[in-house]
Amino acid sequence: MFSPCSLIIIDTIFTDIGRYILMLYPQTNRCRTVLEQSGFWEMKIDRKDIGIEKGWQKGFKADAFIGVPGSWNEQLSELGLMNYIGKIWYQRPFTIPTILKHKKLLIRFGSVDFYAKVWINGELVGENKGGYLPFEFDITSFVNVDQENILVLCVDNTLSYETIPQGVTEDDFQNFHKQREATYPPTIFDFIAYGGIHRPVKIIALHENHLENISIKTEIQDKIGKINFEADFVNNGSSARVVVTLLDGAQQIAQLPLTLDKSTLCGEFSIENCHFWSPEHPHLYIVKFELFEKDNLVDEYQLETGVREIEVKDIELLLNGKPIFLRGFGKHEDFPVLDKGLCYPLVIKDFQLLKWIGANSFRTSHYPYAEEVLQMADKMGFLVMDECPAVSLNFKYANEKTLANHQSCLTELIRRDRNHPSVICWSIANEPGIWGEEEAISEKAEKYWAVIYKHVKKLDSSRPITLPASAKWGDDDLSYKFSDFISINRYWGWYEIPGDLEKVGVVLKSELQRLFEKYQRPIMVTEFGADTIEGQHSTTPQLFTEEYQILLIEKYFEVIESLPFTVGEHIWNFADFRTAQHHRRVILNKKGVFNRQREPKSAAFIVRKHWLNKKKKAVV
Ligand code: BDP
Repeated sequence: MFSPCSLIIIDTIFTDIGRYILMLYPQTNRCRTVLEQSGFWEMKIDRKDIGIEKGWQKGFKADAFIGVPGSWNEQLSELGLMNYIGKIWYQRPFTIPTILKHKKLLIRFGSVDFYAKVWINGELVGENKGGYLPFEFDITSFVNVDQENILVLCVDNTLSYETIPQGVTEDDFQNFHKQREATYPPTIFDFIAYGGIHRPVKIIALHENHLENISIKTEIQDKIGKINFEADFVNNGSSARVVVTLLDGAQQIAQLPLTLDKSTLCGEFSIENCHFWSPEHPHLYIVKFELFEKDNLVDEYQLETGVREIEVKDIELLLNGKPIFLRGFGKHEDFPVLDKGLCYPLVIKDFQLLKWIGANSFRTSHYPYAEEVLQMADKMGFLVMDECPAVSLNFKYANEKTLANHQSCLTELIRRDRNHPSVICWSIANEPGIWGEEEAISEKAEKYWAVIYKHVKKLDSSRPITLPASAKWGDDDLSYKFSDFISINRYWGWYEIPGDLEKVGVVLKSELQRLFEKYQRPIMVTEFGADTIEGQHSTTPQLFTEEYQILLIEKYFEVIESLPFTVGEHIWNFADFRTAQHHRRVILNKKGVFNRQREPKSAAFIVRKHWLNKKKKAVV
């Protein structure tokens, strides 16, 4: 049972300059208007970091046009931006319809990687550090209503030891005696630190008094589903009236008239014969909030959510009390030309392919994906492992600031995604210590993980935590200690023990058994795979061929599914993706079961047959 207002609402945060966090996904309704700013913007390259000095914040003579949302890398490779790390300026004029004159105006960026500074009409509005997550500013006082305004952004995709994810320099490869590992551009991870405005930019017009935040928790008691909500309001007037309505499609199920005295209110709905959310029946309810001043409706918001419970129990992962086995992939937000830019048809295509192949889940490796992806996962019934962008953390370089950034990144991630029924766990990082630095298993690292684990549990105790680990530190990897269920990424048969798949089976099985023996928690294999060039064939097992990818995947399926304590198998990767230049990659990481254009390799048909057959382990 929930005690009233027991949920944790994170206060509005003013961390970075001018920051105003209203994490609710923008929606247009009777009280709110969303003005979408996607389209062609103008851009200017700032290789020498002279923009501010030259006054570009007031507007500049552009070098070219750029499509938003989208990365600058492939889109503008002809201007030399394919591997560019640094500052790029963006600008766009905008006008606010006169009808919105007395409204509060916010600007919301779905994500800008990895740093953004924003001006309107030459005045600094704010800045945001960190990528892959939304941020917002109150721009009411900066905008001239009835006149054209100019919005200018300086975007920077530089990373450092303190950012999440961390960045590295060319020298680091030398210092680590890893010159052969050096990539161009230098990266600590196996994908591109694409730069740009990657998700939609929206101006939101709403009443000065409005709903700011919602936190939903759900619970199941036999056939009854409980939806417990807590809502935060900006309410400058005296007491106001709030009506919270629960809807099933168009049908009203319950209504709670409440009085708002302070800025927070909470309540609970009990649904008899509730339709619980699951992959087979991704049933969504709507919780609708209406804020009234006297008899005037001043704000409204509709949140779609599902009633479900997720729990780690003994050797199982339980969804609504029943064991589930996760079948799916680690993915990337990556596609030709768009790179990381949100593309609605691509989101749909990927979900169709996931359904076609018989998957029921995926991991947002190695960063939070667009909110639109999670909305579709809710609707289509996919189980999502939601990952924080702390990929390949190097503890030699991690310091207090890295930890603070890691924490605030998780705070923002949880605040953004906590109401999605599809999100079943928080993946707090990926493969820390992969660089082999001794500090990865030191006391310093242990303290670091203890802080992160506690932080996440405090914000959301309803979902398990996991931390996918590489094979680098063997059974002693600290990641296991800080995981409610263990996640392992393994490349037996590829980087290690290449070619000998019989041996791979033996090594994998004994490792899984040892890990279970030691930690007594369910285990999920979050990565395994082989680079595969479509059209490359061989009658004998041969790396890079389509047959080898099939054989390797089948071997992993065989071992994983033979053990009672395993809770999932995610192939690396769903599709081929671009990564930093290195001799071991022919432009792309080719471990996709689909190629970068989403065409199936031979393995896709084998995996489909296997997963649709719903073997012993394939419970959901
Ligand atoms: C794993 C990483 C993943 C890489 C993969 C690979 O988690 O990001 O892409 O290896 O090398 O260690 O293909």
